[in-house]
Amino acid sequence: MKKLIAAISGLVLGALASTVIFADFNDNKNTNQAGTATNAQKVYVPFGQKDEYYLFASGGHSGQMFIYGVPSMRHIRTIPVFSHDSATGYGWDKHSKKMLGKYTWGDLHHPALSEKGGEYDGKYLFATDVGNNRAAVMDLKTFTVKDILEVPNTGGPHCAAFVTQNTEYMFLPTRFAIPFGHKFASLDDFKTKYKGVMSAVTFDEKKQKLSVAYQVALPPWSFDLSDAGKKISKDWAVMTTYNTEEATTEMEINASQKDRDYIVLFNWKELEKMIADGKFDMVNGMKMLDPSKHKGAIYLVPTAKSPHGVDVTPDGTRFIASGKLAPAMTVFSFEKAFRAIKDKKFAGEQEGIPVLDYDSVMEREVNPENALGPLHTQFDGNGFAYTTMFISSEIVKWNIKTGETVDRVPVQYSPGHASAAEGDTVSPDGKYIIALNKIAKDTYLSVGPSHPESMQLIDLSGKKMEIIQSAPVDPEPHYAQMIKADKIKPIVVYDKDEKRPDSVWNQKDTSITRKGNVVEVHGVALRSKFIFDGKAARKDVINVKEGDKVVIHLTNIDLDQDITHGFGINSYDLNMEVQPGQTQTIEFTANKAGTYPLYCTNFCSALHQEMNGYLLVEPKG
Ligand code: K7E
Ligand code: CUA
Repeated sequence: MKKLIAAISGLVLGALASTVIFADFNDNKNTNQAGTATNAQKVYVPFGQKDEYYLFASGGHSGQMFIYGVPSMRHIRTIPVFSHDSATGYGWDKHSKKMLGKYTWGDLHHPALSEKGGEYDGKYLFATDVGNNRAAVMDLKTFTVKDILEVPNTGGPHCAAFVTQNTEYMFLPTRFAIPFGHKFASLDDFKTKYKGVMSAVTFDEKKQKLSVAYQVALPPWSFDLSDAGKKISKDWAVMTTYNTEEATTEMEINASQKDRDYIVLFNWKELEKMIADGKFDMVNGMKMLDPSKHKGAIYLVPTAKSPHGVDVTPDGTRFIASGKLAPAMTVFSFEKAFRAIKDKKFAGEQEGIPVLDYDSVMEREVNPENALGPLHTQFDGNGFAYTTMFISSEIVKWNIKTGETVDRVPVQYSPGHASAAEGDTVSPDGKYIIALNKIAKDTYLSVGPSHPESMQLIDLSGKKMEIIQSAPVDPEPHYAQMIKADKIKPIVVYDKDEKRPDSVWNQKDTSITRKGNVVEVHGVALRSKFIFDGKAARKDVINVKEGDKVVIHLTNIDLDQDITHGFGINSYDLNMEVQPGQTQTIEFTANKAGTYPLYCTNFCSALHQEMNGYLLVEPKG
């Protein structure tokens, strides 16, 4: 039996590693059924009507968030989050420039909608950056980023973001173990000097700020995916971990040696209490708890080796782990886990953390025939789970209580996550699920050797799952969340009465003032002109001297739906967007003398082309 498991995991590992075998699994003809007339009707949203759901899809290493409408699968908008975006001037205006700081790119994996009582409330969207260790919050009234937080002591917070039932916390565990503060340390000292730090991040809605409440110094393992408990498990969260072998090189082989890794099960209410009781040390300005010293909040649950996803069922009674190297999903029971903790049913300790006895927590192992590479599971609210199979390129529907396979549908190809309608709430809608496929191959018109990823919309309302639409996404759909459209209430124009120190609403009140070598402009943009100084002979010209610091505040006084202006300065590498009623600021040093046209970059009126002026930078001396 052991030999067989070894053989199977060897095969799976080979398939993951080798593109040759990988191709064999996937070279079945594209069986996409999305082309039929009935399916076309199901996704057709007539002109003038709106989609039923918003889909917020991870933009992966583009650092952005993509918004789609479901069921049409039309791409509606991109929100720049962790990387610069010249379309919106994100990264050049003062607020976004400050938020992005020294970073120019990000790797956005898992979006998370804010929740109240375990339901999406449609207010905020969170995301994390594996590339540069950041968390961000977007306001869904404006679909813009409000705050970005850099999290210290962390090497790629991949698990996140999943929020607790009332958005109390999101947990950001590290993917790559590192010494505190990215300090230099030899890999020979991996066991003693490297840590797998998990951060508990909170969002203060009043201040619109993210902050780290505390951190936990876990062993130097890789933490992969997390999910928060619900209802009976609401004070708990789970995350998968791999490389408990603590390998420091050739991870592909060395991090897959043991037959079992762990699910980390932790009680965040208990951790909160420990921090309040002062059970922490300060590390680089962070409250750091050592779980081997302070016990009673964190436990390890053995699971099939190298797990990737872990997902809590909508009723909060179970968590399901998928071992990417095992052909099985494991269903664990929270109730059994709580009992095992109470009865101290431990099977030893790992790095000072109690390990729960596998059989005391496990409810069943689920093995759909010939299904390979289970990654992530979603739910429909009717007692069924939907697990993506990366290697056998399909979604398998199965009964959570019995483990029985009910249906399966091939997808094109190699799904990572899937996203079900209201899928992470206590009451999923069960109407749709979207396969987020890593490989598109022959799906779309070819654009050369590298293709976009693909999303396939699957109708869950009939007896059989049915693929009804497909859309490219570029890159990369790690995860997405789907929310009922009527839960989101965007504003149409920015509130004129909101207190903003640098806004100007009347052309007469515009001004250009100089203090030393700082030139400050309070201007307005309206169809179809800029006015920087209403009293000047040329109202649309900014005169400065070489070396001046220039601060331009621009208010869009067109309070009409969708009349956005842009502000670009030719050859100065600057652009920003000013939405209706918004005030934006851009700052720069005029270090190039000369004559530079400035113009509106966003087509706003019949005379948009005339919406321009000049920046005149007088040479020194
Ligand atoms: Cu692509 Cu959740 Cu980052 Cu799985 S992750 S596939
Ligand atoms: Cu304003 Cu174009």
